[in-house]
Amino acid sequence: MTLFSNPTCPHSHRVRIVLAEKGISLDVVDVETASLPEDLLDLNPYNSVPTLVDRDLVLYDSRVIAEYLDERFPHPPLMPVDPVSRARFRLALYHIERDWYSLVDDLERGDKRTANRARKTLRESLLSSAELFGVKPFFMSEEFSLVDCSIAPILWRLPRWEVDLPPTHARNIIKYAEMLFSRPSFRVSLTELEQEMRP
Ligand SMILES: N[C@@H](CCC(=O)N[C@@H](CS)C(=O)NCC(=O)O)C(=O)O
Repeated sequence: MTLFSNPTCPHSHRVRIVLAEKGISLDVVDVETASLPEDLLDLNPYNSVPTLVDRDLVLYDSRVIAEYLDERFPHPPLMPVDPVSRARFRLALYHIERDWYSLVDDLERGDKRTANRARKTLRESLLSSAELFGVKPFFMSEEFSLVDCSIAPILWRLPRWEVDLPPTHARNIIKYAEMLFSRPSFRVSLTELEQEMRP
């Protein structure tokens, strides 16, 4: 199996966390998003990373890849078993992608005004969810899940994006983030460039 990944891309990071959590070893090919290799351009019509190649199966979109890996390598499971809980987790993933991942391009590549607006939106959205982070040990769950794999890359990049969370209002989020960041699998998932995002 081969994963085309970019060393600072949060979508790629999400998949690298799943790989580390399950102890899956595969070839990770680091690519620059501005100059993707020809073989990747031929494989993925959206020309994006992450892209996973497993023999003749080519997958793109971090959620599609993460769910495939969870089913192909069932241990430890990263989704609950019963349909209602699975649906709730999928809804949480939808919110995370729609409300937070949708801001990544503006935060990374937007002009000053666009980035400031995205920064403010992300900060307010995180703070409005602050209570949810304190309800269970993991997000909405007693067990580490795909939802945590998806939130971690966003929280890790908050200093890079200059999104400050006030400790008084964001205590739950800060505690949750520290717990995620201290997991051995999370440390393994980080590229050198990601390590430098939080000295
Ligand atoms: N929805 C996709 C988004 C992936 C994405 O936007 N990746 C960026 C890098 S962080 C990329 O490949 N950009 C190059 C491009 O879209 O041309 C996913 O979750 O995988």
